[in-house]
Amino acid sequence: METQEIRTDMDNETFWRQLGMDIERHGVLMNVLPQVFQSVFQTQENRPKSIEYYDSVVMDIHGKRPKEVFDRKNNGDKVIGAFCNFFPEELVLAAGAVPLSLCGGAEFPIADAEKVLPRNTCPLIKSSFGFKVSRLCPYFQLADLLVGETTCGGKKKMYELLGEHVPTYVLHLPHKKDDAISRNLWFEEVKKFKGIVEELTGREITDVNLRKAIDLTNRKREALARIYNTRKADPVPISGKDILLVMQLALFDDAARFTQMTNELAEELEQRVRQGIGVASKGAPRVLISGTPMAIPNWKLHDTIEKSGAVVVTEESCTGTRYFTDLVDVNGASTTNDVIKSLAEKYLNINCACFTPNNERPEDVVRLAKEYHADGVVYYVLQFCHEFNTEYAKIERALKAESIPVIKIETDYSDSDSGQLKTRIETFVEMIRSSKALR
Ligand code: BJ8
Repeated sequence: METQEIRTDMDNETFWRQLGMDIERHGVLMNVLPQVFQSVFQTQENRPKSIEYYDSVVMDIHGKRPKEVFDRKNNGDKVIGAFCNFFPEELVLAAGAVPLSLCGGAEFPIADAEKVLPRNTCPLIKSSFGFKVSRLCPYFQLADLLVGETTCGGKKKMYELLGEHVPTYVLHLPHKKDDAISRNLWFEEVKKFKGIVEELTGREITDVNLRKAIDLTNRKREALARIYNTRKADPVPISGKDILLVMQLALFDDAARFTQMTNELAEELEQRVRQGIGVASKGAPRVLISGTPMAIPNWKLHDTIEKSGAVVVTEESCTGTRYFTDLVDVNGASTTNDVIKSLAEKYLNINCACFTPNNERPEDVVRLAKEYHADGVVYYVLQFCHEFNTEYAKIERALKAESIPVIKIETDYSDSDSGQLKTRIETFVEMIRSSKALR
C-alpha cells in the first residue's frame, strides 16, 4: 500500500476502502458500536459537559482520527502502533512519528483470531490479532511498525504471527525489575528501540526533541492524575465509565490536544467537587477495580458495577493508574544517555503481573483503596490470563489484612456470562453497602 495514494478528503467508506479494509463486515461492527455506546454512556445522568469531547472521538473512532493520522503519513510521518504500557511513546513523539494504541477490546474479531490462535487464549490477545487479520481496524492498516513486548507468553507468541502480516518489533522486557542485570538490559533495549525508531523515520532523536517529548507526555500523565484526584471526593464528580473512556483514548488521540481537553475536564471536575456535585449520591458504595487492562470498547465491568448502584472511584490497571502514576524525571540528567536511563527507569516501575516478584503491586492496591476511600475491590482478570489470575492470591491477602472486601471476576468480552456477572456484582455491592452502614 503506497501511503501517497491514500486521500483523506472524502467520506469514511471511501477512505476505508483505500485502506484495504473489509467494508461489509466493518459495516456490521460500526452498526453495533453506537447502540452499545448509547446504552453504556448516554443513559447516565448529570455527566460533566467536558466529556462531550471524548464522546465525539468515540462516535467517529474510525473516521476523523485515522484520517488525521493519515494526513501525517502523507506528510512523511511514520505511524507506530503498540499494545502495552511498556511502549516508550516519548521516543516515537521525539522522532515526529505518531504513537497509537491498537484495538483489542472487542469480541467481534475473535472468531477470526481463533482460526489461528488457541481458543483458550486471553481475549485481549485474540482481539488484537483478530483486528489485523480480519482487516477491521483502520489503525492497524495505518501502522508502519507494530511494537510488542515480552510480557506474557500468549502475547509473545502472538506477535510472531502478527509479524507475518506487518513489520513487528518485540521489546525485550526483563521479568525481574529489582536487579541490576535486568535494569541494564532494559536500558540497553530502550536505547536500541531509539535506533529502530530513528531508522524507520529517517530522523535523529535529538536531546532537545527527546526532552520536549518527555515534557509533553509528563503533562499528559499529570492531567490524568488531576482528574483521578477529583474522584477521591464524595460525592464523586464523574462516573468510572466516563473516566475509563478518557483513559482508553489517552494513546489514540493527539497528545497535545488530549492534554488540553483533559485539563479542561479536570477544571470542571474540580469545580464540581467544590460545589458538591456528583454523579452518584453522597455515601454511594465506592469500588476500586484492580487487574487486567480494558481496551476500547471493553466497558462491561464498569457498566455492570455502576448499574448496580455503586460507583467506580479508581482503577489499578494499565487503563488506569499504572499508565500515569510515574513521570520521567530528567532533572539532573546531563547527557542523552542519562535521559534515556530516566525514561527506562520510569517504565520499569510499572507493576505489571509479568514481573517476579511484583511485591509493589499489592502495596499499591491497598494504598489506592485507602486514598480513594474504596469500600471494596473488584479484582478483574481477563479469561486465561495466568499472570493476573495467579497474582490475585497476594492481592487478596494484602486486602484482607486491611479488612478491605474483595471479589475476583474472571471474564471475557462476550455477553454469555452477563447474568451471572450481574448477580455476583449486585451481591458484592449489597455486602459493601451493608458493612458501610454499620461503620
Ligand atoms: S504492562 S498489564 S498492558 S502486559 S491480560 S495480554 S498479561 S494474558 S495486558 Fe498488560 Fe502491558 Fe502488563 Fe499493562 Fe497477557 Fe494477561 Fe492478556 Fe495481558
